[in-house]
Amino acid sequence: MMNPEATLLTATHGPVRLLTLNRPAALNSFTAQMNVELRAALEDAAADAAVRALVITGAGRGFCAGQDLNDPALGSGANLDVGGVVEKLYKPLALRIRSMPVAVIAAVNGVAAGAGANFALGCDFVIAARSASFIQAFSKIGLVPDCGGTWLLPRLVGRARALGLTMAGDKLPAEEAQRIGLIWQCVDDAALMDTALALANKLAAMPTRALAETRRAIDEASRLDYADALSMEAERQHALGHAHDAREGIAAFVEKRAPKFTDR
Ligand code: T3D
Repeated sequence: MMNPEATLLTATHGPVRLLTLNRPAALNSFTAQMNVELRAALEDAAADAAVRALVITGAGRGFCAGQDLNDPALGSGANLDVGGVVEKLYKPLALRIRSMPVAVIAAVNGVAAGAGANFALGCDFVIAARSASFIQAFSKIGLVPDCGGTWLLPRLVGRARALGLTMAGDKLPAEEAQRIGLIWQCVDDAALMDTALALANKLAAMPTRALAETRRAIDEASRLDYADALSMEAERQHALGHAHDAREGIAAFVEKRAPKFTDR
């Protein structure tokens, strides 16, 4: 039975797990409870071999407005512990998203602000509804970008735009976010979930392990020089080349049949 108090809704569509942030009255801003429930749901999806792609979206008109600034867990006055919350809740969440064994799609249905924006940008694909927007809201309340924003933004859009977005803190419409390469795709509102689920199903039929290794290799290469990146690629191909999916992919191509990928 569904728990009406749950801050996260979970549904399964064949090989695709759909997670819906569920605090619509506060634009799905993160309480400690929602953060913990989301992380548990990610662990559950990671451990379930039947799950081969993940979609995350928000209930109501917002995607996620970042930290719930009314959450008692944040503390107040002299006891305000922003750093503690980031260390304890957002860092593990961002790391978990980035190490999922399956592809992760953020289906951004409305405003994504603060940690809510960077949580989405940390996913493998960001598909946003045309009416959605992204706000690096941190500077307006005297904070720096977190939930991976300082690392992600310059890599996605370059230093000038990263500084513009984070220092000015203005709302960036989804269409503009796609134009500058911050997100993968902007689609009509009515097409958002169909587009996200179609992509998730396509990815679910692909070699799941190779997709997760692709993310890991791309992230690792950004810390390496060219020669070391080439060595890292050779190491990864060595491991994947001995795994089932590469043998199956190559055999299927040669035999002119559809491949059946199973590695995860
Ligand atoms: O410890 C830490 O702080 C960890 C660090 C975390 C990093 C962060 O995420 S810091 C950034 C926190 N987020 C923000 O500063 C964004 C605050 N929200 C807004 O600026 C606006 O709500 C939006 C621009 C996102 C949307 O504006 P609008 O006009 O569409 O909606 P609204 O009327 O402002 O919000 C609707 C309701 O959601 C409203 O409640 P009400 O008045 O109807 O009862 C509003 O208070 C609530 N809400 C929106 N954002 C938050 C929130 N409630 C709590 N916390 C929020 N972040």
